[in-house]
Amino acid sequence: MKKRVKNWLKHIWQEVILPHNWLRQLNTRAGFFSWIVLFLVLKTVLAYGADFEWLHVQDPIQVLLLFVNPIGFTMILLSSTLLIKPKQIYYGALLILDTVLSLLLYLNVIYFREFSDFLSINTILGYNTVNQGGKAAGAIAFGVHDIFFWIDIVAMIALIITRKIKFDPRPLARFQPFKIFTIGFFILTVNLLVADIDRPQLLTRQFDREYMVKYLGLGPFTIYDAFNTYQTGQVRKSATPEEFTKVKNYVSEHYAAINPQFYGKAKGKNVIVIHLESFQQMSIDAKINGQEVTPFLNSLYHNQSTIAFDNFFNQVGQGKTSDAENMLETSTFGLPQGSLFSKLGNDQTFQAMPAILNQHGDYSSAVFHGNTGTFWNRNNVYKHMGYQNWISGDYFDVTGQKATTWGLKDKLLFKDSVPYLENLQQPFYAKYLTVTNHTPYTLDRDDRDPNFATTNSGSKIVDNYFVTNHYLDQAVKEFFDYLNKSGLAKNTMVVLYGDHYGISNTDAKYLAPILGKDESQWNDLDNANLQRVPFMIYMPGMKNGYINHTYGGEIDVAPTIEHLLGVNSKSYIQFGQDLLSQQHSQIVAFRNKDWITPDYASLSGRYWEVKTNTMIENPTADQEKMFDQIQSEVTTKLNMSDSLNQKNLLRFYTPKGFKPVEEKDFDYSKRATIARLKSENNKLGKNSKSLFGKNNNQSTISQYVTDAPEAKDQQTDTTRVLPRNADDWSQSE
Ligand code: GP9
Ligand code: MN
Repeated sequence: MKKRVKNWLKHIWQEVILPHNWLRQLNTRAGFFSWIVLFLVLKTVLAYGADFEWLHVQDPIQVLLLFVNPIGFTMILLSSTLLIKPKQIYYGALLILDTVLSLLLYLNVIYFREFSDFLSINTILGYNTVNQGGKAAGAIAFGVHDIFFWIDIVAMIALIITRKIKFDPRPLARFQPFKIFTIGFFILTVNLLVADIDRPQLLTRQFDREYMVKYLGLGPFTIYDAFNTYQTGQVRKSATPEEFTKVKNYVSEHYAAINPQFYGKAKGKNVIVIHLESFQQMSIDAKINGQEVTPFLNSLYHNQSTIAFDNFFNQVGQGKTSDAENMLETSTFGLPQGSLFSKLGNDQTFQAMPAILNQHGDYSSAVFHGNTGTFWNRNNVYKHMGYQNWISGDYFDVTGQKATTWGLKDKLLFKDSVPYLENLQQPFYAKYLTVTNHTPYTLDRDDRDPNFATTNSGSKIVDNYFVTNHYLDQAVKEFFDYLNKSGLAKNTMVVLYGDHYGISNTDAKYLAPILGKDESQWNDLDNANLQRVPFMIYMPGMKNGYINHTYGGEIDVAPTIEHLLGVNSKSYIQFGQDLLSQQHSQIVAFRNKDWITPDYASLSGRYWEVKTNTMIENPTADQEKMFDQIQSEVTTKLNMSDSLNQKNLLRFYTPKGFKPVEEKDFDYSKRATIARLKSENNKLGKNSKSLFGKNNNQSTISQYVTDAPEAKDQQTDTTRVLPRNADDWSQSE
């Protein structure tokens, strides 16, 4: 055995390492093959390092995967050529495949330099014209090392022409191609298994293309994307306008009439939506050690200018934040699996809030968020939704302590957004996606309020959660102070909502004592009850605010807001119902087809009586009938929404007075955004309706007060933002 290993090492040393043998190997079929595989793997690793920023690897397993993931795939793909007997065809096929794979790699490198993203099949095939944003094709950024992506191919061809490499006429031994294929297959399988352990649900949730490339490699990612695109394409191809008619009829039948008491109450006002990351209703009014966790949000909740809801549920699926966003902007559900943003967002037809408000009330629009622009495919989705400005983490200084792994800290996000916010023409529709209150809820000591002592619950997640809740509360308060000082508050409606749970079912029982419950009695209905998230509509000047107990959820927000703004939602295809309508149905559908009403709930196949918190072991015949009826309503609603989205049926329908959104009208580069906002202000001169214009072209930033300790920190060249990996829970302070 020892001798065999020794011989093998000797063989490797002489045949592979020592340069004078290289040419001899290149003159055999197997040698030529091995060199091509080796070069392709090296070039891929070069691209990972020099261009794709090492894909933000975080742990040794990921580093290992980076080096391994090109090997299996390349071996499998190229092994097919080993079956070819005629020498010219064998060498030709190998070189063509080599060129194709190198081209795929290189195109991705160039594309990444411009868009910080990988090529999807749609982009490659040109179905989805990428907005060049005024950048001429000539502006492609070349790098010095680019030569390495091609030099091996050029050298091989040169060696063949000069007959230094001669075609080897001997085909490989009978089992050799199969052996090589099997080794490649084995490597790829191990790669997939390790990836699944390190990052479960990688394929189903599809967070980000970078995740997929990091774990699977560029080739498998492209094939998976092609498969996905093909599947979506098939579903879409088969769709007919008649299917749309079915959906449209369903939606019209379920339209909940306008309540005149509220219709148009906020007409013409700016809208600011504050997305409270992972923030649950149970934190509202909660006291820990006798102290309120979120005193400011509580004061808004009880404010006479606020309509607040205490039975409002999140309805997200695997797309988490992106599902919540989709529901709020479109009043359609996310998908049964994965994120609609990631899966369909490249070419979906949306009739979404920013476009609707722009076309009905000349609203300008912007999203502010501290994470990179590509996460959840937002770079593409927002264009299709008609967002004019997408001010992502790529715009801000996120260096040093200014960010957590998820992006710019909330206090800084609100403050640093001001130069953009004040330049938006009014009325505007602006959305803030906060992110500091995101699992694992770790926060630097300097950001913590020394006067706030959190729980000692037995779960670190729970204890930390209240700390970041408290921070989020302070951040929102600082922003409200600015809105008041700058005068924006007067003509603005602020909508606040929580996107989904922060404490998972696994940790929820630790909340029992805090919520005055018995931990040993904790059940499925308790978990479902925790899916409540805040929903508040704050309108300064309104006097008759109240806490509304209607059961509803995220799907209902768009029509509610539209009606408050005096825009009738009737002609749009929306699955939610105005929460303020007398006809609003109180059946809340969860994405997994479970449901809850004020009286009953159906959770994982069991029924519950909501008010008494008891399971219904033996439903009566009447109850069975009623539950079946509710279930069928829930299932139909979700199916209708899925049919609309998966088949992209909105392309068959343009509501009266609505102009379809064109992706190419939008450019989210920082340079273009700043120039655009400036030129709008200049063009309008005295008629500019931006806060900046109204303030005699003076910035209002000096009116912003924050106690964020990092606000004055100099920019450094370190950053903690590792958004694509950040739900790695081991990532602590
Ligand atoms: C990412 C942030 C969080 O940018 O919005 O997304 P989530 O993990 O909550 O879906
Ligand atoms: Mn979220």
